[in-house]
Amino acid sequence: MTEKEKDSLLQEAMTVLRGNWVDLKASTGFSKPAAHVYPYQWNWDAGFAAIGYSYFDIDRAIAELDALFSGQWENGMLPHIVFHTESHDYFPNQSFWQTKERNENAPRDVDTSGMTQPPIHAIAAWYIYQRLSQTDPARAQDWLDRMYPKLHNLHDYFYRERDQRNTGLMTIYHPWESGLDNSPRWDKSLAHLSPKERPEYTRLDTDFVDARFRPTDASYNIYVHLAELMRKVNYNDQKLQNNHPFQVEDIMLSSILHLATTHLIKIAEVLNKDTAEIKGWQSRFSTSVMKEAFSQEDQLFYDHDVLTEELIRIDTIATIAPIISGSIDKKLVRDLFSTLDTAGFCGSGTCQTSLLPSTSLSEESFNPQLYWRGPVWININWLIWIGLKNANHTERAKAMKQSLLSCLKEHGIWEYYSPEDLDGIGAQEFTWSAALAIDVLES
Ligand code: 2M8
Repeated sequence: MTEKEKDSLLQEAMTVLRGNWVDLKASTGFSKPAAHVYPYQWNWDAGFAAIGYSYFDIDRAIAELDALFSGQWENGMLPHIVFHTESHDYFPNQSFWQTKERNENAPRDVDTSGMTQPPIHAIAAWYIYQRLSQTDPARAQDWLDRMYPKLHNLHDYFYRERDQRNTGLMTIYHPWESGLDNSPRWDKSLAHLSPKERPEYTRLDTDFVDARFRPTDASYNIYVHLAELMRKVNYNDQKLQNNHPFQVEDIMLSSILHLATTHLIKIAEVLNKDTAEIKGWQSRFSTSVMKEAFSQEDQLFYDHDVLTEELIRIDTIATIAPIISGSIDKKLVRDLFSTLDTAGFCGSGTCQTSLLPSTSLSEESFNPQLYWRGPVWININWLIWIGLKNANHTERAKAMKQSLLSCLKEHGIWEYYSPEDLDGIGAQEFTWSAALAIDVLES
């Protein structure tokens, strides 16, 4: 890509980010994930947005994370949506969750949902710290001082409430918590549910995006049913652990948490805090992941259904997620990629990109256009790219960087892309695709 092309992609990405920014009172604000479809602040979207903003508008990067953490619960849980504004364009909104009324840990002055998402925020906080250190070291230090207790609470929440077997493999109670909502990874664990118990509702997402690209109505009924069950126990973690009918250890979320915990340790070290507790949390994953989540037979990693005690052997991008964690050895990273190259990922005849689709083309449920069941997502490819760089797989990382940039340049800044022709799908002018384009360009 020429310097001119890089510059035009950078300008385009900054324009997308600025376009999705929502001003709140007193110079605060947040990024909507896209101009349409998602009107509120989402958890991991905000982390990615802050990474992008850290390069060109540090005040907004800081405001983004501040706004998100204003929704953090007393017990450390960081909700998957923070409702800073009213909107009638999305279901379920604050009137469904009723978190203030139902759980004393929920913040009093802002509405939130009652579930979480992948915790990438220590990584984003570190990006902001690095930028600030170059220009204003005192502010950089203040930033970490201020964020550390919040991030510590967030990680403590996961290792305390979601690590049921002390393995560093975190349990999710709803596909929305994974961030990869519609992935076929969850199909078998959801199949036994009869989603009768749910409120009357009207989904609004398909007013903005072609229904062919979004989860089916049957999937939505299950999402609403599970959210209803979570609401019924007032989002109490202990009750969820005892009775909830969907409990899966999510290998992708756990790998992201592991990487974020490495950043939390770096932050603690800058602040001269004792890191023994955090390192203890982190060692759970490193010591257990091969034993608990790796299939010797398939030589891939899988999620684990807590209720049936089975590995969920579905071919998706999650099978190599521990590359992101930084805790598996370089040879295994290479072997995982060789498996992908010969399977239904980059190696397949109909796959036009070396970016990784969310689901293998050889998986029965693969659909090139359906949300998390096939399309290429920028954030997941970015996370794998970070993992490749951390494992010193320089050549592979370089190739992935080029593929990310040419996809964004040639096909635009979309929510997701068909792996068959890289046509953009879902929401246009998508925040995290823009934000991560900036990081890839600037790295
Ligand atoms: C998608 O999820 C929301 C529910 O949280 C939805 O489909 O309505 C997912 O892609 C999720 O990962 C993302 O955070 C969210 C906003 O971009 O959209």
